[in-house]
Amino acid sequence: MYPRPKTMLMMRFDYSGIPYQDVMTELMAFYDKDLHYADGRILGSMCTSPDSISREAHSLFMEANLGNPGLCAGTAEMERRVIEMLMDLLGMDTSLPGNENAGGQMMSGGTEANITALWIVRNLTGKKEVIFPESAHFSLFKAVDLLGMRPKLVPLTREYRADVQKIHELLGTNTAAIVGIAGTTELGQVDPIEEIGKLAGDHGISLHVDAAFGGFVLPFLDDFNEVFDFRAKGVDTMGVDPHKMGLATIPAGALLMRDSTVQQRIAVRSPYLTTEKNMSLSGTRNSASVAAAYAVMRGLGREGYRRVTERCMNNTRHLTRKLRKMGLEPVIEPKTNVLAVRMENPLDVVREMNRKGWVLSRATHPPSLRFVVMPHVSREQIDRMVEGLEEVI
Ligand code: 0PR
Repeated sequence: MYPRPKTMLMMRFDYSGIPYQDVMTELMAFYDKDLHYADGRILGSMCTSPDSISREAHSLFMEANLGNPGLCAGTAEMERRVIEMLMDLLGMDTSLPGNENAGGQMMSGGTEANITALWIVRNLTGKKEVIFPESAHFSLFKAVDLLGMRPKLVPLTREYRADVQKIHELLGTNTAAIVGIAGTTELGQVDPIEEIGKLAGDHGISLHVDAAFGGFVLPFLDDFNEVFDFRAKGVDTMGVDPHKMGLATIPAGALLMRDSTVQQRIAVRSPYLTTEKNMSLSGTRNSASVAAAYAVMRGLGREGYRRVTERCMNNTRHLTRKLRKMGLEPVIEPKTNVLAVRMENPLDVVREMNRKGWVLSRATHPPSLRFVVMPHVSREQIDRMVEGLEEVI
């Protein structure tokens, strides 16, 4: 898939090591070839520079392995605390009936959360069909493929939200689950989760909400009043990623469950570990970024995230105004810090801007130029990027 350039010799794994300084010199050469968020030129990524306290926590917990939690009781406790804080953020009230066993697990990100959620539901129901909107992230296609399940795609409304009536029509005796998206990858749009939850609840079908991106944005918006989380009846599981707008290090994702006892359905025996059963997709598990998520959530608090989100939203609105002046119309009025403007040939523009050193991306549904205004993007950078865009267009 990634062929080596013909001129490049294959690197040999030498018998003797080289001096520390030489290794560092080599590393720096690779580092300099990378793009870095701090340069402010990346406007097409859902990840960002981790907060400084995340980085520190990450290095401190580098050797921890939640795959064998008995060895790292402290890290395991931290994981529980992060899950509790995330559930609190996403409307989980454990004093309500039905929520007594709420819980979850940290994992590598939104992909693993989507796979794990559908894995559990497939084993619980023995059914194979998963209903999800056309706006879903491609990880859901990986999930159904791996699990031998089948996708049933929900068309979108004119506002690019999952069409609830169409979900209703797709329900059948073989439906295992419905997936709704809170913060779509391409447009940052939010499906009508409360309505979908009611439908799912009425039909006794499981609802998973992919809030990989939106989970760390929507709760901090002053003018967003929709119920998209565990406050909505019928929402059984949610994925949310601290490594996106949560400002933690990569890889940090979480799967939250209204009833975490369902994880038993994916349990395997793990006799030689410190626990009898293993209930996660990964064996040896990344743990340093769990510490990072804990640290940054404790350090910033809701107020800190609210400030970060407000700045991103102000910058998104600023960018929207500038693009409108150029005649570029947003596909939807941005709900989050994702902005897409209609364009017939976005890929040409993405490539041309790339030549100028800017990283933008595109959306396909509908064809549009896509920006993600993450915390590392400043207003000055936006203005400079728009100047470049004017030249290109
Ligand atoms: N669900 C949603 C709604 C997502 O947007 C994403 C990732 C996922 C699930 C999967 O999450 P993981 O990639 O953590 O497994 N969305 C971004 C995308 O594919 C991820 C991304 C991040 C892309 C940084 C580029 C980048 O530089 O567009």
